[in-house]
Amino acid sequence: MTDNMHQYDAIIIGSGFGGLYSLHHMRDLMGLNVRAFDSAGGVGGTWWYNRYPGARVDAPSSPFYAYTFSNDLVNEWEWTETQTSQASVLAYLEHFADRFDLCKDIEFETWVTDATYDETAQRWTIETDKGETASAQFLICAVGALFVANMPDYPGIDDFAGECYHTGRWPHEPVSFAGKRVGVMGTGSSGIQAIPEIAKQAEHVTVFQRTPQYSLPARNRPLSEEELTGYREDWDDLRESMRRRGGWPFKTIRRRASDHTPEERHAIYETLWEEGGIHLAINSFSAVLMDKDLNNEVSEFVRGKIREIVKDPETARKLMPDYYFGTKRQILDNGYYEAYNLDNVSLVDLREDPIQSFSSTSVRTEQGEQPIDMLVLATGFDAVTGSMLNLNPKGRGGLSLKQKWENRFDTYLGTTIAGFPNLFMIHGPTSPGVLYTMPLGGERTMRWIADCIHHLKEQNLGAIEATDLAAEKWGREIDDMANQTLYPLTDSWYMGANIPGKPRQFLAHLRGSQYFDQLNAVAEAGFEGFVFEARRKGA
Ligand code: NA7
Repeated sequence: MTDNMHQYDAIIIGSGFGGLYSLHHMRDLMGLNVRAFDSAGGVGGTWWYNRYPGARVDAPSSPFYAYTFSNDLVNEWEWTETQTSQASVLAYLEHFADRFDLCKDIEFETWVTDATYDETAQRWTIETDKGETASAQFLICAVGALFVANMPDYPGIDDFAGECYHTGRWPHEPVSFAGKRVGVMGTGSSGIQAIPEIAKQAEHVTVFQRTPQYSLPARNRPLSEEELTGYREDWDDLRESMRRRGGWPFKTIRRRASDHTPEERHAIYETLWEEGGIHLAINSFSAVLMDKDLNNEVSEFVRGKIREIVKDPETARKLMPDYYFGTKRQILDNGYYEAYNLDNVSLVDLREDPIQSFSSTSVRTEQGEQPIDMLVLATGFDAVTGSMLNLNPKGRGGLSLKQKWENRFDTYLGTTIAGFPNLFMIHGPTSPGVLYTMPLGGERTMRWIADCIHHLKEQNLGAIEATDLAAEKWGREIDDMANQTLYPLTDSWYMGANIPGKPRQFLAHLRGSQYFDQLNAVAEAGFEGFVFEARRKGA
């Protein structure tokens, strides 16, 4: 260890929801000496980067897409809409960072370029692009599940000479669409949120669609003072419900399809569609993600809605989704299908009319040429695993994560990796991560990590490491859970299928509340599935 190396108890990478809470918890509640690093120019993580027009939480959000641990924080923050906008989420995180004076311990605009475990010292050493080296006993990777942009590699795409922006790397300066012909590639949450907003200004929007989607009406609306007061008064109960119910406090209605006639089921779908938000996905029938026939019925209901909304039958035909409803990330929109009724929005179905090349001013498809001034790439991310692989930490024996995860993303509990002692992930692969309320998930994961660190300190231990056996068993459990559902039948980023060559594997734990019970049970059993090393002299 060199003398000029900064020494910490813990290093955190990332200052989004998970990283900020970790910094607060470890520094202020545990009294540890902690340093955080972030490539961004400010706090917010995904919410710092994803500032494209229309960006909102793709869930029934306010006030539940927020930290839950502090009633003071709940009482002092004014959420204004039911579906929180990117600007509001970012303002909230900035407020959180100010309130707990976090920024003084975060190095912004700093990439961690290397992270290596020193087996003798039982510590992690990191290097940054600023030439700094630092060492800590614990490395907390809060690197974000949706961070590494997926860039399409069509022939000649670099020849396009107009403005080109990926939604996940949106400029901080205002982007004007006025008078411009804008091509939007991608119809996931980002594209579907952005298209109606861009259409308000642009001369023309051409959407390049690879897979048609089921999008549900978000029905975003202002939150009333009464609602906000009610949430605050009931916060302790709501927080408890969130913990028990997969991250959201809403009571999901458990209905059996066979108890209802097809007509009654249709009436239920209609009501849930009118309610908007995620209700059709979570409150229709319990088996919708398991039973193909039932799923087909709901899928057909949504296809019917698209046919009703979109006036041009040919455009409606191209928009018909054909995968199992709910098995890709559920999208909530504010006027997506309606946008196709505008004269300045048109759709290219890339399955029927694939892209052949780009020129400096156009996209050439098999059947024609679309002149564009701007290209918006809403093409998603190397989700859940990409940012860990980007960091590529080197564990025991110099084994890199890229080597470890070459064929399969093995973790234990979604937070640790065999061969990588003292490294913890927030929202890692096979944790509930993207299927749970991420702020609450971050809090709960950090609390478990804190218990683990207490255990090490109490027992005078130097390192904790998951066993291969525990990781294998965990991986089978995650696969078994997913295989009981229709998720694995769809090419989605949950399955890693959006990135060519990525191992196909379901990347999330499907039962969030059960997951946190499992974490607690592991801790109570003396951290079952882990091995420990005594603290070495001088370590
Ligand atoms: P998504 O959900 O991964 O969507 C990306 C979209 O881009 C999707 O429609 C993809 O089609 C499409 N795509 C990806 N690559 C290409 C290429 N090469 N050509 C054409 N179209 C392509 O990312 P989002 O950013 O929308 O959402 C990610 C999450 O961020 C979201 O769930 C929110 O939580 C926030 P595909 O369906 O793969 O055929």
